[in-house]
Amino acid sequence: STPDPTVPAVPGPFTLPPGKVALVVIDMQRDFLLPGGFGETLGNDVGQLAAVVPPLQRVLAAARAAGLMIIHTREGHRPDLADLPPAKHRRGKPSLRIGDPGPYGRILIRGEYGHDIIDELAPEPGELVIDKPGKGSFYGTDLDAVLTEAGITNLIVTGVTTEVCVHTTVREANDRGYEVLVLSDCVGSYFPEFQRVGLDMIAAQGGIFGWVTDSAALLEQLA
Ligand code: C5J
Repeated sequence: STPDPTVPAVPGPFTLPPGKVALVVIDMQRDFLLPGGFGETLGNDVGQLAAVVPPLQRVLAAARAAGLMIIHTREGHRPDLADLPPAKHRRGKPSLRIGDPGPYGRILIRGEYGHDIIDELAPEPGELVIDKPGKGSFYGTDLDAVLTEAGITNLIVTGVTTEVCVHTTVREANDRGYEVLVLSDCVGSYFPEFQRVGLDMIAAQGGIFGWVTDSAALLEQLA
């Protein structure tokens, strides 16, 4: 039998077993990405995240064409905040807090305009959208059950932010036995230093919890 295709990556080739790979797009939500949104009220430069959109659009299109399972996640809470731990509500010094009325509706509340995914990366029918209350995509969600049921073993992870929701998700996935590839130009941070070190941390020590490559390397393989 022919060996499974691989993508060049750090620390070594990442395998793409046919039928067992899912693309995960983390929290590409208006509240994090749009000027005037929640991310900006936290004092962040949302321009740092904008560069992720074009390569991620290309990867999403290629993944759709290749028939990969596609999963989008959104960080957010119930309108009555019943699933929002007070510790998370209090955290930081934003001018707007989760649940407050903001320029794009109530901040990080399910059903609000700002909570939803940016138009450029809108999910298509049949793609899974996982609503998560935390930073990781597995905590408090049915993601593990869905992936297991679909026979998925390998994840390609993209989205924002590199050192927060992407890292937490990659670590959760690694502990659950998934092999995880992170696309360096399809993940973004508000902080250039965190972007660089966040990527280095994943693949250090022989791939301590994952692999890192870029979209061009993956697109060549998916084409
Ligand atoms: C953050 C996220 N940074 N999606 N959320 O609070 O990374």
